[in-house]
Formats: sequence, C-alpha cells, structure tokens
Amino acid sequence: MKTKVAIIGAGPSGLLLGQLLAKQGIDNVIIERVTGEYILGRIRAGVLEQGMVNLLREAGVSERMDKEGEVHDGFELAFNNKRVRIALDELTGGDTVMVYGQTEVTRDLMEARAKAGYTTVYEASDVKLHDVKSDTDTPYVTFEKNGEQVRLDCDYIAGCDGFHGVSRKTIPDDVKTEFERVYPFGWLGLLSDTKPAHDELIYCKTDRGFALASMRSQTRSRYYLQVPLTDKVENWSDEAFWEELKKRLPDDVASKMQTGPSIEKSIAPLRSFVCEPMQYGNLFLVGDAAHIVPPTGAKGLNLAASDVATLYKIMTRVYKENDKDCINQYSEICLRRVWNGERFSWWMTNMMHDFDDVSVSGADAITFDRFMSSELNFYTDNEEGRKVVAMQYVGLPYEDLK
Ligand code: FAS
Ligand code: PHB
Repeated sequence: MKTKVAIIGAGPSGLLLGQLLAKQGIDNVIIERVTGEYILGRIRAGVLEQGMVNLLREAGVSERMDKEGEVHDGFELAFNNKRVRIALDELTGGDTVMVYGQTEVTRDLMEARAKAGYTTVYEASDVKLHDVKSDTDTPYVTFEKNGEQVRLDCDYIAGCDGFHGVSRKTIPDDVKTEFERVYPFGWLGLLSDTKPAHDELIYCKTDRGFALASMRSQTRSRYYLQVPLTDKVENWSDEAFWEELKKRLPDDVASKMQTGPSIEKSIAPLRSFVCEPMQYGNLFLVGDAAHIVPPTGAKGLNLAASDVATLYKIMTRVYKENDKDCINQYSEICLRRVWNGERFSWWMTNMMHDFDDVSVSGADAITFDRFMSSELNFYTDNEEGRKVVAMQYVGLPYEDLK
C-alpha cells in the first residue's frame, strides 16, 4: 500500500485530519486498532470551541451539528452557596461554544469518510512505525490485518493514536521530554436519556466534591461526580449516583432534576500530560497522543482540533506549494496553545475540586482550599476576572504558519 499521509488512529483527531486532507486532494490512509463501533461506544467530550466548529464546517461535516448541536453563550460556576454565570458572548465580544457530543462528531466523520470511499483499516494489530527520521528513506507503517502482514509506504505519519498509542513511543526517550501531573481523584460520568437539569452547564464546587451538570441535547444529559481514585463504577448504583448528585447541585436545580436509568456509566482518571516535542522527523503527534488535560476546562478534544488545524495547514503548503521547510513549525505552534490549555484546565481543576481528603492532609489541605476559594472569588467577583475565564473557555485563536 502507498499513500501521502499515514494516519494512526480513527478517533476525532485522525478522522478530522483525514477529512480535511482529502478535501485538498491529499491522499491519506487511516490505520485503527479497534472497530468503529467500539470507538463510538466511548463517551467523552461534549463542548466544542468555535475553532473546532469552523474546522468541521470547512471539512464539510457539520450539517448534523448545525442542526442538532446547541450554541451556548454562557455557563455557571456554583460555589460557597452562590452561582456566578460566565456570560461568554458578552465577555468575549460575541464568542460562544457548541454543545455537541464527541461521539456524534466521530460518527459524522466516520460516515463522511466511508461515503467518500477513503481507506480506513479497522482492527489492525501490531502497528509499527519505521524510518520516521531518516535522511535517506521515507517512513512506512507495518501492521497485521486478518493474519496478513501489511506495509504502508508514505511521506508523513500523523500519530493520532491517543495517550496509549504507539506513535509517541516511537520517539526515542533521549529526544522527548514528558511532563505529567496525575490528580488524586477521578470523574464518575453518567449518561441518561433525561431532560438536562439546567439549560446551561453548571460546574459545582462543594465540600462533598466536584460535580458537573452537562448535556448532549434537550433529551440527553451528561453528569459527572468527583470520586476517589480507589472508587469503582460497580460501587455506584444509578440511585446512589442521583442521590449524591442532588447533594452537590444547587438546591433549586436538584429539586427539579429528572432522573432515570443510566445508558453509560464510567470513571475517567484525571491527568495533565505533555510530550515535547510533538514532532520527530516525518512523524507528527496529534491530540491525546501528545497531550492530556483534566476535562474540567473542556479542552481535550478542542486542543486535538487545533493540532489538526496546524498540521492541515502544513500539509497543504507542502503538497500545494512544495514548501517543505514549514514542517518544522508544527511542534512550536501547537505547544504554545497546548500549554495554555493545560494551564487553564489545571487551574479550573484546582479551583473546583476538593483536595483536602486525598492529596495533602490537615492544615496544608485547608490552606490550599482557602487559597483556591479566594482565587475563585477573585476571578468571579468582577467583570475583568470573568472575562479571563470566558476567553479561555471559548478558546484562544488558532495560530497561523509563518
Ligand atoms: P483518541 O484517544 O480519541 O483516539 C485515538 C484512537 O487511536 C483510538 O480510536 C484508538 O483505538 C486508536 N489507537 C490507539 N493505539 C493504536 C495503535 N497502536 N494503532 C492504531 N490505532 C490505535 N475531553 C473533553 O474535552 N471533555 C471531556 O469530558 C472528556 N472526557 C474524556 C473521558 C475519557 C475517559 C477520556 C480517555 C478522554 C476524555 N476527553 C475529554 C478527552 C478526549 O475527548 C480526547 O481529547 C479526544 O478523544 C482526543 O481525540 P484523539 O486525539 O483522536 O484520541
Ligand atoms: C461533557 O459534556 O462531557 C463535558 C462538558 C464540559 C466539560 C467536561 C465534560 O468541561
């Protein structure tokens, strides 16, 4: 097999990149480890920045999102028995976010790719990357499919294979630096076909721990509870989840909340992680393959999208203008926006979660908690502070190539 760009991974990063490249006539093949159905069964992000919305429109895959997605011009922070609304559009001069689940984005991209007849190899095993940094040879990928060894020759490899993928591991340890912070708690998420508890997202900081009331549509809700890392999803019946959630949501919201059977329930660990550089020779790390954020800032999927935008611009310049020098801009441009997203996600996580029973004990924990409560008051008590939160939440502008 031969192609221009080999894409490892059919998550949102790989599929969106593949769709954009194909629109420019840049041939690409996606190699994916599991089935499409398995990927669609993973419930993840729910909030899209304007930058990602624009990319999906440019990729010609936005029809259902524009019809079924919900534009949100604000969200709430609930803490110390008060609620502060972050009015995104007023504070940013008109910017908003789109509430449309990652599962639906992925489904739309998969359907568009299949309809256009682009090659995606699902259930590929033993995927290996070769000659990614060589002055003489072009890179290639080998994998096994239906018991057959396959070789895919290419010019470039986009490692869109997530945190546990093979691409980052292909970069030699003496070339890369990995930065990591693991949080001492997880998020227990529940998806239910119930009317959302509120018409906007509410992030709640309480003495019992963090909670988030989100949604996928007016008939499908998504909720999260902070739980200890030692907790197991089988410890949580639906009834126990609803009872605890009601204790963490504002009373007037909890009293009206519709409950019902969960259609998905899972615990996700929280970590901040960055791999530098995000590029090695002709291998480019994209999305979760290069970085992870705690979901408190709704940045994970959106940082993946901005990586895709940068690599798409570079590949377009390489193949349309025969400018290969620009490939060396990738990592520097991506990391500037990644580290900003990392900081915002870390900050939101520290402000909104309860650390005192897990990470530090005694007076240290109380002191940390007082600092974070003061931080929360500082950034919500005045419009300038709320503006800082709003501009980060809607997402900073994408950076152009030099
Ligand atoms: P993905 O991990 O989505 O996709 C990588 C793909 O590569 C997968 O399909 C995988 O099967 C494949 N792959 C892996 N190894 C391979 C190999 N060796 N060969 C071939 N293919 C391989 N973000 C938010 O903004 N909000 C959230 O609430 C949120 N919740 C999350 C919950 C969980 C449990 C997780 C893990 C992430 C969550 N995220 C959230 C972040 C998430 O949305 C990611 O940012 C997003 O999936 C990134 O997309 P990709 O970079 O495509 O990586
Ligand atoms: C979600 O709806 O899954 C969601 C929304 C906002 C977040 C995290 C998760 O910050």
